[in-house]
Amino acid sequence: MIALRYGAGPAGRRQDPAMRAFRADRFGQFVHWGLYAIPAGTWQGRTIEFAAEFLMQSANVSREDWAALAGDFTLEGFDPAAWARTAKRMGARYVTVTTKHHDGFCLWPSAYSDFTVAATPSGRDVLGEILDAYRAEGLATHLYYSVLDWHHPDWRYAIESDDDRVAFDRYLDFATNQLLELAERYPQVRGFWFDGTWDESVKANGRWTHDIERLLKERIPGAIVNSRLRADDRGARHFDSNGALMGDYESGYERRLPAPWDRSVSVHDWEACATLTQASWGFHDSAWAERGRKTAAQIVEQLAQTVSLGGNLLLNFGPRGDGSLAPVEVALADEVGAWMAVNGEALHDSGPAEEWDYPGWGFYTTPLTATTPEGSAGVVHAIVTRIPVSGILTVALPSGVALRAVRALADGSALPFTPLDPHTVQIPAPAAAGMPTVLALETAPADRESGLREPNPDVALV
Ligand code: FHN
Repeated sequence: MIALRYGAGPAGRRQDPAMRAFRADRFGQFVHWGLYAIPAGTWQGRTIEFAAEFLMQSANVSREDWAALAGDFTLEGFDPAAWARTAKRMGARYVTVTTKHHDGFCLWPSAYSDFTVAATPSGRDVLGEILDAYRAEGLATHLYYSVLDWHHPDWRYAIESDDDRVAFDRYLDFATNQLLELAERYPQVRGFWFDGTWDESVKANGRWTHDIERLLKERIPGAIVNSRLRADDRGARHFDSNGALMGDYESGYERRLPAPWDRSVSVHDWEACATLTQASWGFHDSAWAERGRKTAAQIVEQLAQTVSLGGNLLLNFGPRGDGSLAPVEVALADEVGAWMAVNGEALHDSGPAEEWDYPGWGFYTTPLTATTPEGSAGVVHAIVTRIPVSGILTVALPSGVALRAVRALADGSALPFTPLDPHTVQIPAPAAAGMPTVLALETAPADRESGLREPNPDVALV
């Protein structure tokens, strides 16, 4: 055990009401909005096939030219109530919204920066309006904050001299002030989502990452903070040098998910974030971005995989430069929402079905109980995402579990099933419908001694 001052705390997995609510929510909306939505991936006629929010860097735009975009931030189509309604219809239960991305532009009128909404034509507190709108729809709110800052003169990627040290200390004071300002202005937020923390300069300041988490939690009791903020005394990120998770949940899964059989992740809380387009978080107005756009079925599949492993999915939307959502993103949200309205019970308030092996043709989830984060037996939801060519779903029952009935969650209709042996049943696969089908498997206790169980989980995949 390595002695660490700035490693993980001793408390372990949080079980307080805020954390339980976050865990049960399972599906959140990420919103990346800032000046980058105006050029939307194209600078002086050149479209750059890379994330729109990186355009300032990828097109080599000067600070001054980038800052001039503030004059075009006119909010003509800005309708945060419409964003919030869209998120709600989709089935998202919380939102994480960028307050300041890497370009340094602040969506709130920060007293510590002159590069904020206060310098735009409307001068409005855009962030406050967004948070109010989501809260009015009953969604919890989280604030994204990029520590990396291309605008601030004191930002450093690494500390290579005394001058760097002094400048970066000033930078960290600035970031502290801004974060405490956010906590003071928007005390109802449920959490903070840190980003831009991978550079050597931040990794050499584990103490700051530790202290700012503590300070924010003092200001907002119960605040939930992602692991991406943290570095320990030795610069280890997410997990400290002893392997313990820092922050309240792991946030390292970005545009990727753990393997569907990798149960090891469910020992802690985690959240994956995903783009709708192939790789841009900010609005990217191009054929390139559209080529990789996800379908509703892919989104639902990712959500099911995530929940089956005990995680949350934070699905990103990139509103356009005028503040409106792109119709294609609204349509996608509505398609997901139509499915969630019927099947959301299998994902919200749900978690991994412990001891149920990954079946290959989909994912198992089970309702979270009031007392355990892991979920209970009783009903297990089978979310069928890949119908086997055999047309048969093979279900390997955990030891001590018997199957009583199988119902389609959508209409409650009963499906036949055939026991193969005391631990295996076969269900005729539902017809392919373009979107996953959810089956509610109603279980009952079985005699644990009634026969041997195949010990090799691979066998259940066949
Ligand atoms: O560079 C950012 C990127 O623009 C986006 O904000 C994502 C969201 O997780 N985070 C960073 C890349 O890891």
